Amino acid sequence: PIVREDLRTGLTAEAIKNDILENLVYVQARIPKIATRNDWYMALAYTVRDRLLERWGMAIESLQQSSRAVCYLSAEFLPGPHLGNAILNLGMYEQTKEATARLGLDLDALISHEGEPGLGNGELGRLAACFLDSLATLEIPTIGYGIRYEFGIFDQEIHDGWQREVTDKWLAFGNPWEIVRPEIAYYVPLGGYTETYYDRLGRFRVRWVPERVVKGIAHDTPIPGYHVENVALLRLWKSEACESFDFQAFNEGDYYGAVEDKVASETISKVLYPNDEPIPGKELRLSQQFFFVSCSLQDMIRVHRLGGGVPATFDRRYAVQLNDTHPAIAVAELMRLLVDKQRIDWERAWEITRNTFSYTNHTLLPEALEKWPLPLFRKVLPRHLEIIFEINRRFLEDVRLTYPGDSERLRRLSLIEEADDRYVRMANLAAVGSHAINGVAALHTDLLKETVMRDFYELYPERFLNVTNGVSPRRWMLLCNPGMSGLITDAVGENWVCNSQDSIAGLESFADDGAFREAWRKVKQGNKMELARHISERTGIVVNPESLFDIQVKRIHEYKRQHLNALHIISLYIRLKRTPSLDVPPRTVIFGGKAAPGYARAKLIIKFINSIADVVNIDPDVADRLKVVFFPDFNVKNGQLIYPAADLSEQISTAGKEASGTGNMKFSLNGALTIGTLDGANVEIREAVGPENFLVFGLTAREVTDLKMRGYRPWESYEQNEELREIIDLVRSGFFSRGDRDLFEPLVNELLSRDEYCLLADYPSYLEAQEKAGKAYLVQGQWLRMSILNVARMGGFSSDRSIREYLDHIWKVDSLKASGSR
Ligand code: 26Y
Repeated sequence: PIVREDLRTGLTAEAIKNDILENLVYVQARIPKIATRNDWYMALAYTVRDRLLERWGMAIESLQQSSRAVCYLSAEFLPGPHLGNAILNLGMYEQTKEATARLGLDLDALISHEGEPGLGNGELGRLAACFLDSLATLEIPTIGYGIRYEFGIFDQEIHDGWQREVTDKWLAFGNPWEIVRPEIAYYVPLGGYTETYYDRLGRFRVRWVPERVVKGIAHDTPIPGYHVENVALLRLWKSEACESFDFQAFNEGDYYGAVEDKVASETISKVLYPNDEPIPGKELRLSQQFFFVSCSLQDMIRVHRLGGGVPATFDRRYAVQLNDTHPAIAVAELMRLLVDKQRIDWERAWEITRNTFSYTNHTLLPEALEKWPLPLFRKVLPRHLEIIFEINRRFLEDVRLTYPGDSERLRRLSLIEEADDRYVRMANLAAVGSHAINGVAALHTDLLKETVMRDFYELYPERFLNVTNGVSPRRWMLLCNPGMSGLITDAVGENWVCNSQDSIAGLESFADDGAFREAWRKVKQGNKMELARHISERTGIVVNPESLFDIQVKRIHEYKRQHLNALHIISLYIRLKRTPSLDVPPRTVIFGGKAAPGYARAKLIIKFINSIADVVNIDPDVADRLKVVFFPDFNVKNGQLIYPAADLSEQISTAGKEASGTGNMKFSLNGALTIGTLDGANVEIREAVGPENFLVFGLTAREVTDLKMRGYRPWESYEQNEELREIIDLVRSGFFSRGDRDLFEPLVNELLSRDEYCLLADYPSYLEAQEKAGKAYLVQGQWLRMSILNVARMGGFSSDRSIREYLDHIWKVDSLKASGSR
């Protein structure tokens, strides 16, 4: 047998040290004497990668042998920095620490040197990454398919309080984690027209004559499971021109014309759209979606065939999850590949397609449901439009039989919206083409069935189910919060890392243990000091680590109501100025999050927060008692620093708007208490940790709907609530904008006239809950008890639990362990 220590992949400190040196010299072409930190980081990354690749070979083998594999199709993945996570999951931290020390290097400094692939906007992409982590850990054969954007989500800088977007150059120094696979490439047709013909057997057929063809090249990243030999495969597609040059154009002397096609082709995977709501009519976006879906399905068919499979058994080999509607075109593309290319008859192809796909919905906001104008769709995907028409024709025929004469229902269910303009409805396509449809939290799934997908639920109730989101306890506890993780392991053993729910519950009995509480407090305090250090480095603001760290980090959105939090800050500020003896703990309110570049009001909310900070932070009357921080460039890496340092987690979206939230889980799993509405997964978090350990406020989803039905008049709240009036008048007076009365007018105006997200309606109960939080924080022992209980009772929010539910109820896939293929 091959002995690891004989290869370059040994796990002793000495073997690791030697491999680092080898990689530095022979891969990086550097010598130790003049190597920079980046050189050492790269050498170490390659050293860890060597050990991943060994597992990789085994994973590929099991993918081919396994009975059914999971393919997770997602336009976004946010894996975060790889190095620390990989070292942890491979169980090689101690040896690597020793190896680097022998080379005179600081391992933790090398780990924090790494940037991150920002190939996603927010939680949807991060969820995909947590799911890959869990799938690898549970030893499920898995491929995550997506796009290798050259430019991921922009980096955020703050200038004069405003967001400035800077292009993300994550590939500037190379990417040691990916393996380019030029031999794994597929052609993707785009544009053109279709024509009919008769094949050799005299059968009527359709042929797509594309206008152009681009090539997709596989870029693979191994995603290690925790303390197992398995890795999941993240396969991202980069687009290239089929030929570097159009030689005909070149020969005719049209040099620029010849290169044009190359440029256009490479554009497809060039940049991530930095919005988390669709912008209809963007041809490039539709091309991106089709591009990665087509490459992925072609790849699955190829691998299946390699293992001796035939197209007719495709659905037994793969369970394919559609992460929102972004990859929903897969339904039509698989039909095209099976019917046009593999010559399978329609009925059988449709059966295979529906057995293969399942669809996760992540939003209830009607404006966020993807739809494509018909002319644009026809221009990019003429054959797919025909296929969608045919799917629709057959589908509506069935509906007509089930609901005779109900033309309104038919209109709502149709895959085509027929208003003044016509659109393809991607959610309807995904729903018709899948055997399972799930929401991402209990409330969300209920509302899904009652609202946006009601007609589909009535038609196919058996297809609907809930799978509440979860997060990886590896990255979001063990890696980012080693202090707390150590205490948990000391208390309950180390099983909690993979089997959270049962093991971590044992922590409950320590909630009343004075010594344990004290240790718990010290860890939190250390985490807060670390964050304070970074805050001062990046913003120049000096915060008091003894103060209550009150944190809201997530994309900036009106429905997430960062500005409600801001109103509370102003209230606290006024109260402290008026009553210096006020019995409240010192507070540091921290925000982080990016705004979509075109979302003016979200950008104004950032400016609003920073403007309040500018006034409050230099006012000696509240010095040491209130500070406001906008932490720039919130991303996975910064998140790992922020969640462990929180005392209070702000989850304050208007009820019914946040599908699930996963940040809410990360905070609570790191010992923060939640102040939140009954929205998304907050509902289940509150049930799990106990209502006495959760600060709830605000209208319920139903109350919000009722209020709107009755006619909501926000100005009445303004007129009736003296404090609210004072706050809003202060903003209007230009107090936070150096006398400029116009700057925040759009925000104030919206609140007083429409208040779509019911801030003013929820304001009084939010303030009450905040007061309660402040009082509770003053009783440190009780607060620590609640903090420990939060962690002890949150085990169910591990993404391992989510994945087990997908496996059992949707994918019907066995672990490699169980199927005994190893
Ligand atoms: C159409 C395109 C521009 C687009 C791109 C990204 C549309 C939406 C998104 C991202 C959506 C997203 O992140 N949704 C969030 O999904 C999380 C995981 O399920 C939920 O926890 C969270 O509540 C939801 O807002």
